[in-house]
Amino acid sequence: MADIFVTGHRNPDMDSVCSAWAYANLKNTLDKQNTYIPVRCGNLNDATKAVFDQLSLTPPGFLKDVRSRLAPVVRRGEPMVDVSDPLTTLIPLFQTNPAAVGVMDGSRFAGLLTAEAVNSFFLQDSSKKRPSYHFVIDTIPKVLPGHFLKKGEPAEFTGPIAIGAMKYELFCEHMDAWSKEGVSPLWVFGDRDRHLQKAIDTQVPCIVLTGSQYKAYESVDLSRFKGSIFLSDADTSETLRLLRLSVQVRELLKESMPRLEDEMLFDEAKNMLHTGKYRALPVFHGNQYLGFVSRRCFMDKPRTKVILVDHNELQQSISGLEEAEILEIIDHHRVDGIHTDQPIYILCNPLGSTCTIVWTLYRRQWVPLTKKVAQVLLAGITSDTVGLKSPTTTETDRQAVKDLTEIAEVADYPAYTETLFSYGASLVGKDPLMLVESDFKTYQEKGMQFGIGQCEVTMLDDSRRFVPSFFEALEKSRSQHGLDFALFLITDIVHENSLLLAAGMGTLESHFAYERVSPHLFFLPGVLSRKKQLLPEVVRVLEEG
Ligand SMILES: [Mn+2]
Repeated sequence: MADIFVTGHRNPDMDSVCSAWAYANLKNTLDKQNTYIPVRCGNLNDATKAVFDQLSLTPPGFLKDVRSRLAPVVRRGEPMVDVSDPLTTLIPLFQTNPAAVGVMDGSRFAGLLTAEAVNSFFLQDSSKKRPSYHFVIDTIPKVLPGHFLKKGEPAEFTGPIAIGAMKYELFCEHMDAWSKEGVSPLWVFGDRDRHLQKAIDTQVPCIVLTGSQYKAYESVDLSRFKGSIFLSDADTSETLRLLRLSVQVRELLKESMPRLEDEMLFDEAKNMLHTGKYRALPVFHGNQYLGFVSRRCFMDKPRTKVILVDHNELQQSISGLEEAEILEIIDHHRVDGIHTDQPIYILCNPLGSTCTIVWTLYRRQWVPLTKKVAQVLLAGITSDTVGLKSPTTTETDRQAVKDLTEIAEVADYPAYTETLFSYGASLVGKDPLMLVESDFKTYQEKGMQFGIGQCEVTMLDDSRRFVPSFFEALEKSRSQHGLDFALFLITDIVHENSLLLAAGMGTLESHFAYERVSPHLFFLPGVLSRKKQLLPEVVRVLEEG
């Protein structure tokens, strides 16, 4: 089960968005094993937004890039412990998963314990200072076999572990010295009634008696003692070992560590773990703890799965595609070398729009076309073929439109076309830079990097007064994208001709076969298609100019 993104090109036009939406819908119908998510890698233009609004459909969501994220490698559902659990609960967990164990404080995430944290807790025993432990009286019977003879105050305390095994006089010296210093050890005694009496008189916080067969405590008056006495079933050596392990997990959570977000980049998280001191880090989605990642999680990089529609060139595609796994390409443009590691499904067809190809796939697979799907496909075809008027239009596009207008119940197709184009047709009041970049494609040809933007209008004469501001915007866009030159095609879809603006071409622009109206401005009668008419002319100029 995987998420597979279906995306059109950057600065998506109607065909890109509609074909991504309709193809994802088709794939979700045919393949129940995976989830196909239509996305777009740029802003919706006004006309596309209007089409989806009127159909009450959610348009494909914006996706910034398809670089690998942390989420797929997070170790989820691993066993967790609570801060109040004794250290013994960690032993089986670290035996099966040596990387890390998540720790909760009730329902709140408290921290992540790595094997290093556990090691350093025990390694402190070898330091010169006598180690102290924080004992919680209630935790002792969870670890140590035996029972309380008496449970008193305090409920918890910090101190070293001491054994009363030496001669009585020496023992008393030790105990008095510690009392003076304010140190409260947890005392462990075997069969030592005088020692026990001294500890009772000194009111130490807790006493553990070992060797339960000796009943030394029976000859001692325990009634005045305020602390706790635990009778251990284990011998002294084992009792000491288990007492250390009765310390609560919270005592190991001394250090706060960075928290990772599941949406962060795989490479960024990998770098943090490989260059930092942490061997594992917790991962969150917002405030919710998901699991953790250890260095081992980064051995294989998961790749985002992507289907490309309406384009096949890396530089026109969603950011980070070089890291992703391309599964399919459905397109009607020239093919310009995308490299893949695995064999993939490619369907490139010189039809008027990608939506026409998607229509043929619905028909080929016998997947019923609902009215909504028909409406989306019809908008994409109509937009890309300029209402079947573009020279890119084929017989298949006409068949598709005939079929789709019936399902979509569109009786007057020319009127439908005019309405569709009116949504985005007026240049009045629009930001020139946004308009230039809203449908802008970049190319690399003959060692030149260049871009071509296009917009559709219904009145070209009206457009001429905007030329100076468009030229300024085009030049700005060219330099921002680091391009050698940039072109902008303003297409009058009613009268079927275009104006062309050229920025940064220098003397090359004089080689265009088009009528030059003024420097950097050309009139292109009968030209509607960037792909089929303008791009070949640009390539010719670059070759011959
Ligand atoms: Mn297209």
